[in-house]
Amino acid sequence: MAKLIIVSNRLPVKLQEKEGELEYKTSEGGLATGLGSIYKQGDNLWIGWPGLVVEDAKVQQRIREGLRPESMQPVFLTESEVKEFYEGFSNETLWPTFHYFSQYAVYNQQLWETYVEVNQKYCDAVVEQAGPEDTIWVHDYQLLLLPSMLRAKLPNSTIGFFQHIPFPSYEVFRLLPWRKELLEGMLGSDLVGFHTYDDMRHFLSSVNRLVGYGSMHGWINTNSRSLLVDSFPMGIDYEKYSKTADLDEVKKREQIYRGNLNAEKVILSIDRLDYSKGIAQRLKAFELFLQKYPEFHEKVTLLMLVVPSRDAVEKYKELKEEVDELVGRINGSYSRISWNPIQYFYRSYPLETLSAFYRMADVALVTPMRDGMNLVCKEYVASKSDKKGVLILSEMAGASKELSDALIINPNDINQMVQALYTALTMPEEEQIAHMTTMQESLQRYNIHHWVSMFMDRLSYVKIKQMSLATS
Ligand code: GDG
Repeated sequence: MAKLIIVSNRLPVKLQEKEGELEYKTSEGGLATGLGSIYKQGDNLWIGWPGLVVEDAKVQQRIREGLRPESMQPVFLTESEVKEFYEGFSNETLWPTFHYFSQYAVYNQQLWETYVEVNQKYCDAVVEQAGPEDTIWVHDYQLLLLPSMLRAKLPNSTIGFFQHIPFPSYEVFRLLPWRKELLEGMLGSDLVGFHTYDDMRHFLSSVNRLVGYGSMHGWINTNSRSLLVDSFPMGIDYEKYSKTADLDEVKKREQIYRGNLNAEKVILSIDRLDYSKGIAQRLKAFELFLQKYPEFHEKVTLLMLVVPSRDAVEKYKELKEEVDELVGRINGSYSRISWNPIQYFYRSYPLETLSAFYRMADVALVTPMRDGMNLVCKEYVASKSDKKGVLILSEMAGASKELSDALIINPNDINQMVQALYTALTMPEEEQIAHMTTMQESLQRYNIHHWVSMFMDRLSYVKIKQMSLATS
């Protein structure tokens, strides 16, 4: 029986060492939830790094055995691979380039070579498990070379690739010294998916100009085979977020937090610490808002959650300092004994707390400089059972293409952000409800399960089409 193999940099669990014992922490991320129902079926499998460096072969074996009943197969990375492949090439070369921060990109041959080697390592792990008829679904920018490596070993297998981050325009992508190799790596797939039509368009243009293959309605013909490129905007587990928001425990937490905050209105901001998320720019906009509209002093609080991320990478350390300083400066200037304009938390919270924050927020301020999709804004909408609340959303987030009922802003336009804050905080309730209802209807329908089935159906369609092309 043919099976499905999902491959991503990380497994949907995180392995942690606590007092000499190994612990598995399940990921609550959207991808793990969406694919959860399929990777555990039959012989299906998820292959990836468990998030901990383990060099001892005996311990590795113990982990392998522990993960097998969960339908997971670990790929073990060494300390230097984590540094060079993950922190280095993935997060210091590809991440900044793909988010239009190419001034932050590092071009280093050693990092590239390790990226190739580690992609090969994932390839070997897949080949060990895969039969010739299996379907393999590869995820994200850490594994761009994997589709072609797999194609060379398993020529008849079905290979899908989905990129969760943006694909930049050709003028930016071409800056990478290894641009052609990266594209050729992706072209080993049968189906290449992006969140938005624009990402797809940028990819096709780069393929055309750097590899020389044109396209027709998303179909590319290489010299030996044809593949499809398409957009699949990722949804969330809508039921999970709407149901959690209705739990008594969550409502109770909301009451307690509201009581403690001492503000009439709450603006919420949640992101991983990342320069692509526009956290510093958002803080500056909030500072200008306080300056321009003193009538909101002691009435509005910005509840800002920043989740620690990639703290071994230099640019992220610098950003943490900048955010700390900005929060300190704004609170230092505007705080009163009984009111802080910003409540800032640098940590992550359990889902129930997050849900209480979503419920409590009168406004969600989601203003990335660039984002493949952005799930936080969708989770906020799904958590609003009374339909009251306003979403301010950056036009640079993939989600803005779907959520046109949000207040859409350009995150570089600080005055526009200030005005959007004022509009959101003074919006009549009927208007809030009308916009929220439209957004909820769309997100309920185009949820994570819809996304998975759209991608899988399209992949099967590509295989059928390829066969009919081969026999015609
Ligand atoms: C990448 C792309 C694309 C956050 N804080 C806590 C917490 N979270 C969860 C949120 C949300 C997830 O983390 C963040 O997802 P985003 O989509 O907003 O951003 P990235 O992590 O950058 O994701 C992005 C995504 O991949 C999917 O393709 O949308 O563009 O960059 O689910 O809820 N979860 C918990 N506690 C927290 O404190 N439990």
